[in-house]
Order: sequence, then C-alpha cells, then structure tokens
Amino acid sequence: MRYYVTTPIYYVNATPHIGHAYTTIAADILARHHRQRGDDVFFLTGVDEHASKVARVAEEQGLEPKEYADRIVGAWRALPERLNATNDFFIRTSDEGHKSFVQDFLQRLYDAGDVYQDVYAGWYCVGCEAFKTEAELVDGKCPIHETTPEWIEEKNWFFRLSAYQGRLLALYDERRDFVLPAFRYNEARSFIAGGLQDFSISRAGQPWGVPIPWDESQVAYVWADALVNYRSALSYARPGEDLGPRFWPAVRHLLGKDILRFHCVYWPALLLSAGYEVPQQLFVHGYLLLDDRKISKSLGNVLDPLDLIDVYGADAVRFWSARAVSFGQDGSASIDDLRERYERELANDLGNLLSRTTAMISRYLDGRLAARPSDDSSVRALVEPLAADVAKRLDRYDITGAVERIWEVVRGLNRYVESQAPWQLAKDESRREELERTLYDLADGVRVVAIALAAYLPETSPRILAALGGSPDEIAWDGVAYGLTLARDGVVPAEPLYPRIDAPTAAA
Ligand code: ME8
Repeated sequence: MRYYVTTPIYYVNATPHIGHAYTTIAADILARHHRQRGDDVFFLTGVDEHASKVARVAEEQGLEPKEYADRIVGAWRALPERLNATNDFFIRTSDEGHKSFVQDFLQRLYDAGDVYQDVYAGWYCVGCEAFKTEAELVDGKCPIHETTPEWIEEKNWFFRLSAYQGRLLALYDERRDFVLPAFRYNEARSFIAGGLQDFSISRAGQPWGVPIPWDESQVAYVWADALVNYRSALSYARPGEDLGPRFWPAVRHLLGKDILRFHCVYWPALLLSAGYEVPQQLFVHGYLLLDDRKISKSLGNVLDPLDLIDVYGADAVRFWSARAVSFGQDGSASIDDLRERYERELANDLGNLLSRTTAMISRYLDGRLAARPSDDSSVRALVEPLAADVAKRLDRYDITGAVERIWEVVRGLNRYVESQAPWQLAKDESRREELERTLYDLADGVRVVAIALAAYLPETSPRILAALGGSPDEIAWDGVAYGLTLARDGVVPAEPLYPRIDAPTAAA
C-alpha cells in the first residue's frame, strides 16, 4: 500500500511550541507504523514562509523576510529531528521547486476559467491569515487571537469557490470517510452546504510571496501558496524523480481544527479546478490546551518541546503527546502529567517489566532461554489479538486508543509475573520446565510489546529488543505475534530504560 502522510507546514513567525510537536509526533507514529507494515511510505513536513505575519516579524527585526526565514528555519528543522521524526522531506515554501509549481498550479486555475478580478474589502486577521466576517468577530475582535483585525480594501484575483459547491457535496456524499473524525466531516459538509463564497487568491502591495504568473504586480495569497506544498513537494523532493504518480492521491493530511476550512473545503476545490485528484483522507485533531486556552504563539503561553525533550527524552514526549489526550479531541496538557506518565507508565510498567524479565532470565536460567512456546499459554492469548487490534485503531488515526491497547498487554504481562511468581518456581527443581516456559513467555511478550511500541518509542524499542538478546532492528509488524523468540543465551540484567529524573520541573 502507498501511504503518504503530511503535517501542516508551520508559520515561521516564531519558534515551534508543543502544539506543533503534537501534529508532527502523530504523523511520525503513523509513518513509522506503516513502514513496519511494509507499506510504501512518504512523510512530509515543513514550513510556511510567505505570510504577512512573517514579513512583519522580519521587519521588526530589521531583516528581509527571506533572510529572517533563513535564520529561523534551523529551529523548525530541529523540531522533527529532535522528536526523532522520520520525515522524508522538509519543505520550505521559499524553495524554487515549490514556487514554480505554485505558479503552474495557479495558471491552471486561471486556464480553467475559475479566476476573476474584483475588489475586496473586509476585516483581515493577520494571526489567522484570513478574512473574517462580522459574524465571526466577538466585540470586533478575532476570538482566536483576541486582536482587532485590519480593514483591507484591494483589487485582487478571486477563485470561484462558489462554483464548486455541488462537486464538493457530491464528493462528501460519495466518500463518507473523506474527513475524520465524523463530527469534523459533518462540520465541513455543513459549511459547504451553507453556501460558499469566492475567495481572494492574491495580495497586492506585498512583495513577499510567489508572483501571480499573469499579473506580476501581485503575489499569491499565503493559503493559495501553502496548500499546494502537499503536491509540489512530490515533484522535486527527489531530484530527477517525480514522486507524484507514486504518492498522489494516496495522501493523508493531518491538521488541527483551526485550519479545517482551508483543508476540507478550499483545498479539494482548488485541486479539482487545477485538474488533480483530491486527497485520500483528512484527519482533523483538536487543540492541546494549556490552562484551558489554546497554546499559541500570539497568546504567549508556549511550551518549548525541545526543553521537554532535554529533560524527559524524545520517547517520553512522544508517548505523553499520543496518550495524554484522545487524539481528535481537545484536551489539557500539563508537565505534571508528563512526569507522572514517565514515572508510572514508562519507568514502572514498562521499564521494570524489562528489568525483572532480564534479571530473572539471568539469575534463574543463567541467561539462557530455550525456545518453549506453548499452545495453552496465557501470554499467547494476551498478545495474539494485538497486531490486528492496534493496526485497526491506527487505520482510524486512533493513536491514543492504539497505545492504550498495547498498554493493556504491558499491564497483563506485569500481572502474569505476579501470578506465576517465577521466584517460587525457581526454588523447586521439579518445576524447572514451568519456570523455563514462564520466562520464555515473558520474554516473548516483552518482545511483542517492544515491536508494537516501536512507532511510539523509537529509541526505547530497539533497546528492549537488544536487552532480550534479539536484533534491535527487527521490528516488522508480523513480529507482533506469539512465540517468535528464538533460543538464546547471554541475557544479562538490563540497564533501567527510564532512569529517575531528579529535576523534573526543570522545563516547567
Ligand atoms: O496554520 N494544539 O500554521 P501554524 C494542537 N501555516 N495542535 C496545534 C496547536 C495546539 N495548541 N497549535 C498548533 C498554519 N498546532 C499554516 C498551515 S498548511 C498548508 C498551512 C498545530 O504554524 C496544528 O496542526 O499556525 C495546527 O493546525 C497547526 O499547528 C497550525 O500551525
């Protein structure tokens, strides 16, 4: 299967916060999982540079926009790198390959007869990079950014979105899973059903951006430029190779609910007009809240994900981000919860399970494990449904439910240790075979869990496999099955996976 997954491309008007890490982590979990399943995967992330708010910050700093972007882009590249995200490309909208693709794309809209010139007057929120209707404002302010929008009156080029209402409704009716979760599908569909207004795809009097091919006095409106990244990247990510035929339209867009309309309404319409196929699927997740407000650059309540990684490591931040809030819903984030999960779930449930397992194999069996899978083993019953259950959840983007399902097995293995009490079996020479089978099952269960968790915990999972005396990079998904541990010796007590953190509030 072809599996192309994207994050939004983030604005470079400030450095990344935990909200950006959130989507990047989710996309990476899906990308890694699909690679484990042997799918042909492409994972794209990157940055959105041609925004008015970017030009504004640059000006405040006395820099040309491009110079500013060149300086700050390092902080954005560091986000996926430090998170251990396996993106196959990092796009910047200032890439020449992107700009020429956008020009061709806009020309196609024009040639399709979907573009006309008109004067636009309205309230523009620079935070949103979008016009707002009076009805959307609260006390004259943008409710998201809590700022007064600017009155803008310009002669612009318009895209005939209104002409696509029927085609979009037909698309939504034909593909009930086009947008997930279902309540987001309903939200997008009712927005379309409520009537669509044409929107401006160009800006006058702004030098920063992609020139409109038939009118070089204007540049592309940031969204008419940014959305195209998902398709443009395929054309130049691999020099001399066009990945378009391979990965389009097998794309799954991940995005936050703040940009639902652009992705679920504007983007498919633009693609239809330009003669491209619409995406396979869009998944819209909720906001991570901090003290019940959206974490946002403009609101200033930012958590720096790199600080959290410094203290807890990338795996713990990934785990917490996937687990703390049901993916798709809004939810609150707190450092206390991260610390709690680090200690209780990662260090105790998982770390101690590995420590005990390896210590007992070392102590009671001299580090030697014979292959003893058995038909009536309770560990077999515990792990057998796991591969299908996890895959089914991840196919629905339920990254929280999938990791919870894996954790049921982790907890089940801990109960198994308690109920089998290998330390008792070890006292009785006549129960040697039972001891061997118990420790075999335990080691095999931990191996299964490590492979199932590899997409979430890419640093820890190979360490677990190696500690069990296996090959650290054997993580193919068909390894999530009972009884594949081979006979081995030389198992020694493992180092703690998650050492105590003495300064847990360092990042707070
Ligand atoms: O909108 N909770 O960029 P952006 C969860 N450049 N996710 C969050 C979040 C939060 N509190 N804050 C941000 C843009 N995100 C455009 C996108 S795409 C063609 C152009 C994540 O820097 C979430 O994915 O404002 C959200 O949609 C995105 O960052 C917005 O990033």
